[in-house]
This record gives sequence, structure tokens and C-alpha cells, in this order.
Amino acid sequence: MRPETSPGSDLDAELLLTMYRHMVRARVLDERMWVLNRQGRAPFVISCQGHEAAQVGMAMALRPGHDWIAPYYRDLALTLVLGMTPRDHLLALLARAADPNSGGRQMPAHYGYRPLNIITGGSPVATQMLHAAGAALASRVRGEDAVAYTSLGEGSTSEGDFHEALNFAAVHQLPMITVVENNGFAISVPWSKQGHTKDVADRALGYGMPGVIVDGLDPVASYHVMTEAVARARRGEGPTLIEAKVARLTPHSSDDDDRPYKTREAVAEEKAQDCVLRFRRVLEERGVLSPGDAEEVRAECMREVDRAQEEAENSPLPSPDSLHLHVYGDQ
Ligand SMILES: Cc1ncc(C[n+]2csc(CCOP(=O)(O)OP(=O)(O)O)c2C)c(N)n1
Repeated sequence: MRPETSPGSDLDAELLLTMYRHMVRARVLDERMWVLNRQGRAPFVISCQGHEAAQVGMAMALRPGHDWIAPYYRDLALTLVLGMTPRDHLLALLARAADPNSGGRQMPAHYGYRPLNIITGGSPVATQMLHAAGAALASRVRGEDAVAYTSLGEGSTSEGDFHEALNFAAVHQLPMITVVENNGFAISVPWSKQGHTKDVADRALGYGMPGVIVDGLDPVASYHVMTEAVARARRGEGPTLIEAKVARLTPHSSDDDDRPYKTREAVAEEKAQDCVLRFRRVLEERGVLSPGDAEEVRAECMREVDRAQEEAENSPLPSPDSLHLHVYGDQ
């Protein structure tokens, strides 16, 4: 199957600019997290750099607070579009008591935000898929039209949870959309050592659901495939597996060094395709964005992230007394 690419300029300029702003905002925040890590102020960062286009396009096709979201650790841009703020994420990164994800008790990038139906996840990869299948079933039982969105990396598709969740969703024709953000590596392990199909989306056939490949460096194409999958799910026509081909512009995490398994040429090639820069060029060519506007967008995002960092750093750490809260009940 050929990847779906952006079918053109059928989206209005305002929507395209909103997408661009979301992408830049996520990138600026992500870069700031790395700075905080390298300064020794943040313990651990796992990045969405290279995934922004896919995540922004997908998130803009969902209804925040209505649909159920079971994300994975790279979904910074997705959660920002849905309504979480840089401040929320920095409170989590710096383990502050006011962190809405977990009160500063989870590792960073373990997203969970009740008002937006973002379901808190565990650290074992792919477990969130079962949460999504359960949420999709609940939506069906209640007679609601909410869809359940879940995402994971291509390496995580080796887990049993991936197969169990997709099979269950297909058998019961649940309104569940699974997005595999394929950046080619599971830490250092390439796709060729995880799956024996050319594309991850090929697996959809075995479950009896559509498998769609999309150019995940293109937010417009990502928005279109997601809009279609959401419409199908709301109409009661069952689940979809989407594979977004993305890039990983950083090592796996702030604790990883990718030099032993990724050539510098491969990294340079991915950076030349940076989805934020690529989308900026597209918008400039279409006359939707001027170089001055682009600079202003970045400056605005920097100001917001500066403020968020200041607030997060001035926010208290959790008290040791709260250590057992929400672990086994509220004791
Ligand atoms: C069940 C389980 N096994 C191993 C790990 C350690 N681990 C964390 S992330 C990761 C790589 C996952 O790669 P992929 O699914 O391709 O996602 P990516 O990080 O590339 O976006 C691994 C092996 C884990 N968290 N859970």
C-alpha cells in the first residue's frame, strides 16, 4: 500500500496555521525539556521530536473531553492539542505536587488527565491498548459515540497486548483507533527485528480491519486519515489501524546514545526532513505564512514555555506524607 499523503490545500488557512502553531509549541517545549535535563534539573526526557506532524494532525480530528485517549510516552504534541498545557507537562517533568498527571509521582511522560479523558498508563509498553479497547467497549455499551484513541511505537507491536486488543476490537467492531507511530527503531532495535511484514499496517488484514499507512511527517495527511477513521468508528463501522511513518530526531531518551546503532548520515537525513521545517516551507510556498510570522509563532511559544517553566520551578514538591496516596486506595 502506498502511503497516503496530503491531498492538497483543501483545509483553510486558519486551520493550517493552527496546526503549525501546535507543532512549533510542542517542539519548543520538547527542546526546553532537554535543556532542563542537560542542566541536571530534570531527571528523564523522552521526546516527540519528529512525531509532531502526525500527532497534531491526529489530535485535531478528535473531540477533547469526549473521546477516550490512551496515549504513549511520545504523545506530547497530541496531549497539548487536546488541551494539556506546557505548565502541566513541566510540573510532571519536575515532579511537582501540582502535576495533574500524577501529583509528581509518575515518571515523566506518563500522561493522565481526567478532564480530557486521557487515561493514565503504565510503563510496560502496549498496555494502553487494552485500556483503549475497554473504553471503546464502555462507549458502545453506554450508547455513546465517543471513540477510543490509542497509540504506540512499532516495536511495541511485538507485545501480546497489541494483538489481543486489536483482535477484541475487531471481533466486537469497537470504535477504537490505533495509531502506530513508526520511527523505525525500538530503542536500538530496527523494525526488521520486530516484525516480518513490510509495513506494520499489513497486520490489520489478519484482524479484519482497515490498515492505513500515512506520511506522518505531513499533518494534513494525518488529519485526513484520522478524520476518516473517527467517522467510521462513530458510525459503528469498527476499528482502524493507522501506521504513521515518522522520524525520531533524538536518541530514544535522554539516557540513550544512538551513535552505536544509527549512522550520522541517517540522522542528518531525518533532520533534513524535519516535519516542522517541512510544514513551514509548505505554508510559506502557499503564502499562508511569512518568515516574519514564523518567527513570531516561535517567539510566542518561547514566552509561554518560559512562563510555564518559571511557574513549575516555583511550585512545591509533593510532601513525603503523600507517598502512599493513590497507590493502594487513598491511604
Ligand atoms: C513490556 C516492556 N518491555 C520493554 C520496555 C522497555 N522499553 C521502553 S520503550 C521501549 C522501546 C519501544 O519502542 P517503540 O514501540 O518502537 O516506540 P518508540 O520509543 O520508538 O517510539 C522499550 C523496549 C517496556 N517499557 N515495557
